[in-house]
Amino acid sequence: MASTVDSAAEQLSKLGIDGAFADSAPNLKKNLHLLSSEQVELAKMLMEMGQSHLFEKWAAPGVDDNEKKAFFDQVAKLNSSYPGGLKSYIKTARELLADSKAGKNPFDGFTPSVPTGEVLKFGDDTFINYEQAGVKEAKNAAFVLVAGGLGERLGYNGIKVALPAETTTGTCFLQNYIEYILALQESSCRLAEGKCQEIPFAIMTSDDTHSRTQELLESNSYFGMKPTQVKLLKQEKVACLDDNDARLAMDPKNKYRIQTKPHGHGDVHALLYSSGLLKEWHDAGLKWVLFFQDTNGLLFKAIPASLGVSATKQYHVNSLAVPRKAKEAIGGITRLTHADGRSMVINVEYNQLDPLLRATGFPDGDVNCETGYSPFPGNINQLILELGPYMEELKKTGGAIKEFVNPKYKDASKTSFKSSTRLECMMQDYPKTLPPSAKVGFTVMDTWLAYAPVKNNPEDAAKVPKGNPYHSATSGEMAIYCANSLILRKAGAQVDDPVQEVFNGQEVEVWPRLTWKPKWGLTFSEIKNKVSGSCSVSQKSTMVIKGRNVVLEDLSLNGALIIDSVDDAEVRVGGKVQNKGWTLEPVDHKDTSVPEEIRIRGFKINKLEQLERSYSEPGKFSLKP
Ligand code: UGB
Repeated sequence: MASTVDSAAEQLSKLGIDGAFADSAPNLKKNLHLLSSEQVELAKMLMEMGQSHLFEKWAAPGVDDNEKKAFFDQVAKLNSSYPGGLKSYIKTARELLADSKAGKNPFDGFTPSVPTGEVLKFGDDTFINYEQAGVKEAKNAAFVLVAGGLGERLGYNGIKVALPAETTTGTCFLQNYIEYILALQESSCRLAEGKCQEIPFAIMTSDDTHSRTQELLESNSYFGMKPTQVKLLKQEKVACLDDNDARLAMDPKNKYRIQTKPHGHGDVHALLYSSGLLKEWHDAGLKWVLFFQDTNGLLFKAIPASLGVSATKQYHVNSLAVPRKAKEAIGGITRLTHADGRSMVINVEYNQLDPLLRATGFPDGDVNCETGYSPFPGNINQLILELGPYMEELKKTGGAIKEFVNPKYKDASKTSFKSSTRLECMMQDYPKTLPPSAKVGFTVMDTWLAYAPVKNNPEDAAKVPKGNPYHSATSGEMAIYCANSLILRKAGAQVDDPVQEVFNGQEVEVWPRLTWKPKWGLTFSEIKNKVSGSCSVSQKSTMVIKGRNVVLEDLSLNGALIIDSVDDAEVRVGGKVQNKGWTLEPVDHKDTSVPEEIRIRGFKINKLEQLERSYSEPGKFSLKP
């Protein structure tokens, strides 16, 4: 043993390395000569930052040497992917853990109040005008999807963006998003007098989702987008922390690895900045960046109007919101006013809103008011940022977002954790560092129009208190049919009321299964122009419109109707369509003979009979059975 140490010491001196810094970590010291000079620097940093325990179980030189190098590869990655490096991560962690132990409230000194924002009503003149302004502005926008989350609450084995948003057409979320962006691009381009450009689309992935997202895009020819239009940015995980001293946690399965966990969707800002994408977009003359999440099938119905609000009001930050039920698991948009006069409009996360209210003179906490909703609008985490001021801010911060830590303590002494924790950050916390002069606003839309995420597994969804949204695959799909039915009603069609049914233990409204491609109806005005005369749709009906120029004219639908047509074909659909249609057949979420993406909804579609027509040539056509 002594000879190994001696020879290691000799080798160190030959390499010109003073190993004294590793005196308190003998197992590291013995192995130092195996390391490159960069790795030795990283080892010094770890020692300085009180991380000697990481080397306690290291074997003698000659054993596991490749694993030791791999350990430092991991450390180098953790160091380079965090703004300010690992040293800064550990320092921040110590501060935040101390605050957490002391029970310090991050909102200390702030009083919450209900902010005022733009409240839109679907289909009225203001809404229509904002939609038009938004479509016009879309040519100056870039879209960013945060899709690095594993979706633990949903428990689906695939990536969430690959899930069908609805099973009538089987269109997955990613396809739906891309088709909406392409439809916006085309419509905006038609309105533009100047040169048209492609709308860039960035997707933040993580190790959990990256390769499967790439495969989904590649195997579907990017759903019609140019591959160069789509950029994938992979977020890295951050080191886990074992105790209040921010000692990094070892991976329980490998003594040469640090345990890591996701840092949260807030990473998106640093990645957009460090990748150079923001600068590229700015240089290309773009003006807006729109952020959105992975499983909201309604979202793009709200985009044109909310972008119109941003453009008209010149908001630097515009958060899209919906009425929120008290204690619903979405953050509340809140005005926070500090005793010193500072004030900001910001998302307060759902687990913080109730204690904050109780601590500041609202003894009942987060409760519904006379409207049946919380007075604080619900953040749906769709943000529209004006690119210029966003770039300026990120030049100062590098995209670092205020972090938080949420350790689960073993007991009231708060000295040890039940399991390792880590720092986290959220994309909606971006406005926290903005100066008071920044124009931060929000836009409230009807929930039926804008928000139906798929986040909860069937069992948890079935336990959601009555009256609160399920946020499941079942409710997410039903919400699309509901929204489309209500939109068609507003456009003048007579659409039957829904029936109540129970799928996977969740009572839902089943509306006619109406779907259309985004290019058919991007805005309400566009849809209104394509519905004329006296149209009616029965509750048992299904309709799929895949063509751009399909006009519904005196159509009476009681069954299933599927129309596909090329862009240059104008198809007028009318008359009486009557057939057995497509029915919904209950399935159990535990029945593994049914594919997972179907059984998590609790029903499958039985295609009994339909009228299906396809128009592949340009021209004017009439379909009147
Ligand atoms: N995501 C990432 O890309 N990376 C990560 O590390 C983590 C997530 P969740 P959450 O709209 O319903 C948010 O888990 O975080 C992506 C808001 O904070 O679905 O519980 C992930 O892929 C909350 O204020 O949601 O809650 C997904 O696309 C409220 O608005 C997105 O981030 C809530 O969403 C959100 O991740 C909501």
